[in-house]
Amino acid sequence: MVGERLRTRFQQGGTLKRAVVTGITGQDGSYLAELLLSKGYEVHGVIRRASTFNTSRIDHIYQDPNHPNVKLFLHHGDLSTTEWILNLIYSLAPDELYHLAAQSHVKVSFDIPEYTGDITGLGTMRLLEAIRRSGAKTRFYQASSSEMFGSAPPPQSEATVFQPRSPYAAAKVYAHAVTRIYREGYGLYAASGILFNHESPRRGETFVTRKITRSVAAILAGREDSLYLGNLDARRDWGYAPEYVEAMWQILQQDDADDYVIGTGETHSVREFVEEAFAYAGLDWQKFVKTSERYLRPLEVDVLVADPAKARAKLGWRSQVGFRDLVAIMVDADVEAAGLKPHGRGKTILEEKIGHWNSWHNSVSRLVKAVSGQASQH
Ligand code: NAP
Ligand code: F7E
Repeated sequence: MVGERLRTRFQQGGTLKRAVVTGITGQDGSYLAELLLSKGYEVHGVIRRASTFNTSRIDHIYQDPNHPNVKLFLHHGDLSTTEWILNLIYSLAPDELYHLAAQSHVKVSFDIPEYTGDITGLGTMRLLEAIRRSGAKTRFYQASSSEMFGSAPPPQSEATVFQPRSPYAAAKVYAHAVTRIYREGYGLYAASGILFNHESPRRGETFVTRKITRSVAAILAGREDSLYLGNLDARRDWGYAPEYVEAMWQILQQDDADDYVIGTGETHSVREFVEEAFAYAGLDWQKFVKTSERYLRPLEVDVLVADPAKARAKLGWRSQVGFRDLVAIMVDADVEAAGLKPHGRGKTILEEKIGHWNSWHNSVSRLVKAVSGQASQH
């Protein structure tokens, strides 16, 4: 019934495009939903039923489904359930499907490898199979990851052979491969973005960058006096997440489906991130940061750095926000969230370099002020 009602709206709407976003409550899903809404899309997000609120990243864009002209719809569901996925695709027949849902934490994947394989790996196949069986002309985006490169020497490009180093990376290699198989075997429009680490004020609190910037804010607020981390020598190519969701959208606008590496082309160690974040806040990191074996992994990925030449040439995509800018944005946001006055350089960078749909007000302040859990009332 709901599907029928929506289909009618769609047909009456003329050129209105319909997108499904799995993982809409995550960092990338929330930014992508905002980007698509700003482009006039009808957006359908998949959320998991939870006994606690899990919608804090999208509460500020929540729309009451009872109101006219609603553009954002939320559907409860889970990537583990084939029948539910089939119903979703049959009832919505979306123009574009951005598959972002995953058990996305690398260290956690060593603790729950089977679940990670099921959701992060098989979940992709379930969606592709549903599109194939339904005959929908859906353009499919797979959230592939630089973790797939593992121990392959840098810089890593689309031609680099994957050498995964975690159950998470292995599951992503499977999902990446099956996306290509459905593209070449069945002619589906199925594309992958191989995204290097991208961060933001909405990054999950247990990923290292956000763990560091939240800790800086808590130390400034006098609520904490130490930060425990694992391997400080690992190097990552860290970019700014809103720019990466723009790349996702661009990837699905190409005439032919393909795979693209998305990253800045720069690499920095965890230690450098710590130094920069603490220094930006006027703190001496060595007084606060300690290491703990608790945060080490059975296997580590030592160095990741993107060769994004193909994305530059074919998509015209290149990152604007550099490493120091990213740190400033994230520290400012966590300091504001802690109720303190931020330094302000991060906010200025966003206004000058990004602006439009991803302004400071939209990306940070509205989110901090949003009533947590509103979208859960769906
Ligand atoms: P994230 O913040 O961890 O978000 C993951 C999303 O997946 C959340 O909305 C989560 O829902 C949902 N999810 C998890 N298990 C699910 C299940 N069984 N059924 C339905 N939904 C489920 O991840 P992200 O940083 O936004 O990343 C988005 C995607 O890109 C992920 O696939 C990730 O692996 C991949 N990726 C990320 C990066 C990066 O640097 N961020 C780089 C490369 C690739 P809840 O909110 O309910 O937990
Ligand atoms: O770790 C080291 C850790 O958990 C980065 C996911 O989005 O990006 C992410 O995966 C590095 C690693 O991200 C701590 O050992 C030190 O070397 O922030 P992370 P990740 O593992 O790179 C890829 C591209 C994805 O696809 C994933 O979904 O930092 N590190 N100390 C630590 N890491 C954490 N989490 N916590 C620490 O205390």
